[in-house]
Amino acid sequence: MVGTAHVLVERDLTASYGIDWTGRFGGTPSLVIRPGSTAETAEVLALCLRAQVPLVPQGGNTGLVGGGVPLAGEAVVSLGRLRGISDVDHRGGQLTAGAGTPVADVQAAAAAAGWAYGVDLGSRDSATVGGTIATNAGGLQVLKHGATRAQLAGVEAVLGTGATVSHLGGLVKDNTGYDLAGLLCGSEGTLGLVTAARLRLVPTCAERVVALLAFESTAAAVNAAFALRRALPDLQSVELFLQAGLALVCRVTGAAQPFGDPHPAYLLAEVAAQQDPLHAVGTALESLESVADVAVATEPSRRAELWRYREAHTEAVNTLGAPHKLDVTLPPAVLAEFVDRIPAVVAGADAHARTWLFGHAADGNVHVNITGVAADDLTVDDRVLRYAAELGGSISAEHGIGTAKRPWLNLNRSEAEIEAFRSIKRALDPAGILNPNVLLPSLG
Ligand code: 2HG
Ligand code: ZN
Repeated sequence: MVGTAHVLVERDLTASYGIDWTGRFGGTPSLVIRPGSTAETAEVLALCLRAQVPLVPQGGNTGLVGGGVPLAGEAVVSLGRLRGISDVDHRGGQLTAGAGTPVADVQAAAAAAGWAYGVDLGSRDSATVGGTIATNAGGLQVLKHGATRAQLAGVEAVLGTGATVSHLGGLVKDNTGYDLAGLLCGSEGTLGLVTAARLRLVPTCAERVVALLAFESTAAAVNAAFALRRALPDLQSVELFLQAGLALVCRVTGAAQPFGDPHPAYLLAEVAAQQDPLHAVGTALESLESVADVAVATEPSRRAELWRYREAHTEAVNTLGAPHKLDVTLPPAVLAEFVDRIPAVVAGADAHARTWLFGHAADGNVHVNITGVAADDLTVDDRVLRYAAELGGSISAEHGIGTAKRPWLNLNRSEAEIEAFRSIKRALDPAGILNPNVLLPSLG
């Protein structure tokens, strides 16, 4: 169906498809199949249905919750060959992208058409359109443009029933029944294989200012994040990190510390506008209380240097061993309390554990990374997720449930909601062969 070159069975060829980016989750794929079109994907799915072979769809394999790897020897269907951009609508600001297209390619195609893509994330060069749809990926600009679901004008997908659905017309207003694109977005490969998407673009904002701000407390940083949001309509990102993470990043990357003195908490803010926003940023910064130090950059290489302090956290933490990653959101009112208290919550569960905290401050999204804990020891995960839920937060802000958080879905979702999820799963994947070990809690 796909050509023998695109069916991988040798262990050394399939191994990299079997392990996730963190190194914490994985298994041995029974085989890896790489279809080259939507029609081939449908044929592969039909064959898997006939043979009752469970499969795991995979994009760039940059997921962090074990949602895109074969945990129990499933076949991996890698959508990487469905790469390419077509039907660019310069006037309306839309394009169609194959599921295997990296996010960076969408950004470049949008820029070439005089537009921008509203989603950006550290893994932009590897993460694919299909994978970011499967997880409803958020990233660095959710504050301004929303997560991936907000960019979707339609999808093409092969459902678990074997049927292909294609709705790529891209009409901005189209209230013609259930929103299948919205449903498939965030379904983590449990309902269908997304093969292409119609994506909305946003106007380009060429003028950028990046500010790194230092604070004497997490509460001061969090208050400033929300004050900046109110003061600056062109605010695109407000990211949070702490002194320990910054020191680790500097050690791993060789970058110099940004300020003479260390400070407990930092915000990295980016404003992107069509007119030079420097004056507006200056006024907003002057109005903030308790900023201990500040560095402002307009020039691209200096902006990138400031961003690196935040973006390099993920790779820096990974040098300490496979981390437990607990990606949570908190209501604004308790965000600082959570950040300040969570290291003690973790230490109470495991005295050897080390907690690293960073995230997207204005979304209330904290990436709790924990090192020094065995991959299969779930005690710290349990404490952190329960604490987030007790404070009214979500156990998954943007990475998904995957296998990592599957046992805790009931902290955020009622029995009635989970039963509704199961009904949808039965309707669209009646044989239960699509990514069977993620998202929904196991029945056994
Ligand atoms: C980020 O915001 C990504 O950098 C990864 O969502 C977060 O590594 C993490 O925990
Ligand atoms: Zn993130």
